[in-house]
Amino acid sequence: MPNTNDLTRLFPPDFVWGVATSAFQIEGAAFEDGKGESIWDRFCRVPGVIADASNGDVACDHYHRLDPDLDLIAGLGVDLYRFSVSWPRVQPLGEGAWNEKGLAFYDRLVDGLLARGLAPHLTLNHWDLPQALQDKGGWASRDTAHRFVDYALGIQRRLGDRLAAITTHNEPWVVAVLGNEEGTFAPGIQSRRTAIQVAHHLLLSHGLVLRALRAEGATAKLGIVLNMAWTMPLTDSAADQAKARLDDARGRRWYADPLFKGAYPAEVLAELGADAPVVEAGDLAVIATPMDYIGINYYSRALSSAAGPVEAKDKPYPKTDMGWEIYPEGLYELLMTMHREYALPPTYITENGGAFPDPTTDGHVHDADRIDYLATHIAAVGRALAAGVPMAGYMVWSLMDNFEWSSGYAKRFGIVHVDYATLARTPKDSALWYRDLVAASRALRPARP
Ligand code: GBH
Repeated sequence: MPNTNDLTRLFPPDFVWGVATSAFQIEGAAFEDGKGESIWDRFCRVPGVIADASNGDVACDHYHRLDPDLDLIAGLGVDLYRFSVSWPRVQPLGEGAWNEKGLAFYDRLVDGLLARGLAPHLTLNHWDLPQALQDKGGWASRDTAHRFVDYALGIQRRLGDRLAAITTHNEPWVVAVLGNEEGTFAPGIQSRRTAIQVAHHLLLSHGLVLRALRAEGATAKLGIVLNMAWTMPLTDSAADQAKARLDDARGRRWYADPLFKGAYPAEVLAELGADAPVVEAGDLAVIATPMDYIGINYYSRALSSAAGPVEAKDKPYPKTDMGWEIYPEGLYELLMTMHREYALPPTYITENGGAFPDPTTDGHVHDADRIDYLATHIAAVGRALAAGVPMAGYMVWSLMDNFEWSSGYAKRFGIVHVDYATLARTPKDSALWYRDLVAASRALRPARP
C-alpha cells in the first residue's frame, strides 16, 4: 500500500479532499416537520425489495444530530462536504408550497459547514423524488424537468450565495436503469422505454437548471455527477470486445456524449429503434450547456461477454462486500479515456469507497481493507493527474455507514462506524488514515495570504 507521504506528493496544493453522503441514506426524520413522501419512502414499503426489510425512517438520524455530525466532518480536516437536499423535505409535493422547517434545516447545515471552514457541495437530486411527482409520471414526464428547475431556483434563492458547488443529479444511469428498467430501485418500474425517456428528461433538466441558475446570477460552480465503471471484455475475442464497446456506450457514453458533444451515441440509438427517446428540437443544445465541473463516481470495473452476463466466478479480483471487484487500475484507465474523448472541465471523484466486513476489536473498527482500497484508488487519481487529466478533488463514499438502498443497513461504506442500536458514531481506522492524508497534503500547501 502506498504510504500517506508518497500519496500526498501526487497532488497539487489546490487539490481538494472531501467526504460524501446523501439525504435519504442518513437523515431519517422521514415524516417530521412537514416533509413530504419520497419515492424511496414508498418503495421501501414494498415487500421483498430491501434486503433486510429496512427503510429510511430513522437511518443515521442525521436530521437530529446535525451539529455533532458537522463536528465529525470538521474533525477529519477535509476541505468540503458533499451532501444532498431531500426535495420533498423542502417542497413536499415537488411543486407549489415550500416547507420552511425543511429549508431551515439546510440553512443550518450550510451555515454550520461555513462556520467550520468546510465548502458546501450540494446535490439537488440524489434519487428521492417527491412521490407526488411520481404519481404524475415522475421523470418519465417532461413536466418533471420544469418542476426540477423551480425547485433548483428555490434552493438557489435560499442557499445559493453560500454554496461552493451545485450538482444537479447524482448518477442519472441509476435512476433510469435500476429505477425504471430493472425496477430494483425506486420507483420500481420495469420498462426499457420508460427508462430511456427518464434518462433524457434527467439530462434535459440538468441543462435547464444550469441555464436558469446562471440567469439568476448563481456564484456556485455547476455540474453533474455520473457513475462510471471501467468496461472491459471478458476475453480478447472480437465478439467480447465489440460487446464491451457497446456496453460502454450504453452505460457511460449515453450520458457523457450528450453532455459534452450534444449527441447520443449512434450505435445505441440504432439498437433502441422504436424505444429511442422523444427528443424535442433544442433539447440536445440545452443538455450540452457547458458545465463548471464534472463529478465521477467510480467503484469497480465491469466485464462484458458476448455470451451473456458475466458470472462471479469469472471475476478474478478480490471483491468488496457488494461483490464488486477491486480494480483501481480501472479508475486510471477511465479518467484517461474521459480526458481523451472529451474536453473535461475540472473533474472530481465525487464518490469512491467500499463496503467491507469491518473487523472490530474493543469497539474499534480495524478496516485495513478499506484503507487499502482508498489508498490504491487515490494513487490512481494521482497518476491520472500527472498524465494531464484535470483532476480537482476526491471525495470518499461515505462519511458514515448508512442506508445502502436495496441492500439496507447490512453493507457498510462509512469511514465512520454507526452503531444502529445506539446511533453512536465511531471513526474507523480508515477515518484516521484519511485525516492524516488530508493533513499531510495540507502541510504542503502554501499558507494563505
Ligand atoms: C452510488 O451508486 C450511490 O451514489 C450511493 O448513494 C451509494 O450508496 C453508493 O454508490 C454505493 O452503492 O452490479 O457489479 O455491475 C453506485 C451505483 C454501483 C451502480 C456499481 C452500478 C455496478 C456494479 N453503481 N454498479 S455490478
